[in-house]
Amino acid sequence: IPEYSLDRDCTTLSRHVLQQFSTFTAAEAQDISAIMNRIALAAKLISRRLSRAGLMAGALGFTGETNVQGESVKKMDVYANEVFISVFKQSGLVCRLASEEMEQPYYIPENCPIGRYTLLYDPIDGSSNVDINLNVGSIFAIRQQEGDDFDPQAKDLLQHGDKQIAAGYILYGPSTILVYSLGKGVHSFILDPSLGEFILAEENITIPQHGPVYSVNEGNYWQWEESIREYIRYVHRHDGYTARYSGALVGDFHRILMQGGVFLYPGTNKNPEGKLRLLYESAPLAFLMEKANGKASTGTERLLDIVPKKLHARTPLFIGSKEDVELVESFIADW
Ligand code: AHM
Ligand code: MG
Repeated sequence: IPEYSLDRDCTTLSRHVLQQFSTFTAAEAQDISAIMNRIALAAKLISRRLSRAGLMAGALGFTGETNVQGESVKKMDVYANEVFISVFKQSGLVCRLASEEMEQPYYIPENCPIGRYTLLYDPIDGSSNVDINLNVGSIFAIRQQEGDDFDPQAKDLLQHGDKQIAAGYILYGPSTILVYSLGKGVHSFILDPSLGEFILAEENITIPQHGPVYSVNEGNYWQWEESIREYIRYVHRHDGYTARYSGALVGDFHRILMQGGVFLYPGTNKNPEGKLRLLYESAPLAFLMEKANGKASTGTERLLDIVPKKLHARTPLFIGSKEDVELVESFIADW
């Protein structure tokens, strides 16, 4: 075995996280690296279940419930949501979890005296892909807990995206990939199932300034404002563009991060704020995109400047290569 592959195999996620800490105090460094280890454990548990779900009685399909978003809940949504709760119970690290699947934040009282962090997450992003064996993801962000413990409204979470200490996602595809940033660069790891470890794949990922892909649900064409329709007509008329849309944000985002382009989820007639939720979908990905030299916008404002009015608030999202996001913004501004 060539020596370099051994060195590479030893660059695990936990080692990498510890190396990131020149700007954090020792206590913070320990906390954040322990939290990242727990997130990696959640990712492994979810990945394991997804890989066998079709063989397990009762793992797929709907529960029959509707979540706070008014969407039908899938059994995998519930499982993955509970995985995150379980891995953080008795961790002492995270006092509160807030997710797409829970109307109010979930407090872990035994952690609250010392755990001054909140985990925000979307346990299964792109749930519609789950029953047909296509890629799905999980999205997460870590924020400092600033408010009173046990506030059911969690008002201290209603702040802009620069308050995120760390963010990332897990893409459950042919391999399971974890991408994260603690504010210094964006790094990707691949789960080696034989080792049970996330192994470094790429450090300091940067997105090209322009890319060929535009990723949007064109089924909403007549639901959009004219400026967005005009932008889409522009890419139809020009060479060098290609459409890709999987129905799972994490997968579409990952393609764009690696190859350049733009993902769009504009407002629609029915939902002027679009579909994607700020705190645990758009803001974590915007944090990563900016650290990778890209751009994230609501169409008129920097996405990370947005202060949500409520936990499950939505915003339009335009995210990707700088030039492509700016082009979309120029169509919106000109209209
Ligand atoms: P989910 O977290 O409930 O699965 O919803 C979010 C998903 C994103 O992954 C994806 O980009 C979007 O919804 C797709 O929505 P649509 O079917 O309206 O295009
Ligand atoms: Mg989602």
